[in-house]
Amino acid sequence: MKLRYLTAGESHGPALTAIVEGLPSNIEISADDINRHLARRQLGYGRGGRMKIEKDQVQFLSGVRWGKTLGSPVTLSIHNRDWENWDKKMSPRAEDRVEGIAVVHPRPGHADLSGMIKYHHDDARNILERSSARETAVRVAVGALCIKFLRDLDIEIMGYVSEIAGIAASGDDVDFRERFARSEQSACRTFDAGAEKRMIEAIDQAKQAGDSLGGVVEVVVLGAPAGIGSYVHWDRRLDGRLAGAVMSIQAFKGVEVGAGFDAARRPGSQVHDEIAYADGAFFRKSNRAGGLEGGMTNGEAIVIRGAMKPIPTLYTPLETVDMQNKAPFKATVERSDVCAVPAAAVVAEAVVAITLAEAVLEKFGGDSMEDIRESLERYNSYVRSV
Ligand code: EPS
Repeated sequence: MKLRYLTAGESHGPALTAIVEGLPSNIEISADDINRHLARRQLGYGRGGRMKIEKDQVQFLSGVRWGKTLGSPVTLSIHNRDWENWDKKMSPRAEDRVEGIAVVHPRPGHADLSGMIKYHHDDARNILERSSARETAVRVAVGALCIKFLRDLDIEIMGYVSEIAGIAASGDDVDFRERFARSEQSACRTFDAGAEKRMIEAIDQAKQAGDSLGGVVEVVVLGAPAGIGSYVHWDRRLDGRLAGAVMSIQAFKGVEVGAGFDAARRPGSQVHDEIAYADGAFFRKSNRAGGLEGGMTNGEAIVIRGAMKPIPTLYTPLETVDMQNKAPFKATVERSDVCAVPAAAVVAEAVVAITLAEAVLEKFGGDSMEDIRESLERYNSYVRSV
């Protein structure tokens, strides 16, 4: 079964919507399972005014009945509370276009200028409304469905912040579950209290200076059996597919798997993970590969990191050009966040979950949870017999 999804919706339009097709029947799911993740995405030190307006809640418009998926397309919708303040400015009706509504000039670092050229628009609002990271709310909703699907197959996904503005959380001795548990309690969604304090100071300073900050998020997957994805063709390689998914998050500029770029700086003897066998199972003595070798899971924890650039809307604006007279112009200041890295960790979990769910369905696919569980159990007992 091919899992696919579409999202639609403008940042200040009435709603964000997604249609998810290809999920099996009988996944037990409630609005709370999704709202929990939507609430996590809204948290984080350094967010702007919009998060005070919104209280993101999902509505199922199709595909779920009495707490279980039907196997038909699932439609998810999130109402934008802020829409009430924008109904005229974002109206679909031609007669609502009134003179005097300020157009937005292209802001550096955003999709604005290339989008205006490409789609032949003279107002950057026509671009930014859709390029905005507001869209990640509904991707988190889709991800939450996939997280629940995977959880029911004993596959866990955990995301947290490992770095903000060059301040790195340290704790190689802290295991992944403990990192995640601590991050869930942290204002910066990180596991090192000392680093968190310095991150908060850096965010406060950036705010004062009208600046913004980026960082690095890490997503860990536990419980995925060896052999998901494949080496046989480039577009079936799971590492490439996960990297593409993480890179597709708004403002992301880099992705690493396991040791990532550091593996390129070390000799092979310090990079590859030796194979061992104990208690009826193969394992690796280390996990620099980040759980992926040859485009497949190898049974170890999947570890993937993404680098988010600082949000480009600055309260001390950068220079741009007026679209009409081509004169230098200070970029329009749209309301924004100083730092959205903690939220991005939740988004990264979601896109990893969606990509992994797709690959799990390719390998163990069936029409119902019952089919998939049976197929996974058969495979797991085969793996134990190797
Ligand atoms: C976001 C909603 C947006 C921004 C942010 C992400 O709300 P508004 O534009 O109304 O303030 O807070 O998006 C950006 C800053 C961006 O550049 O994409 C959200 O829901 O996460």
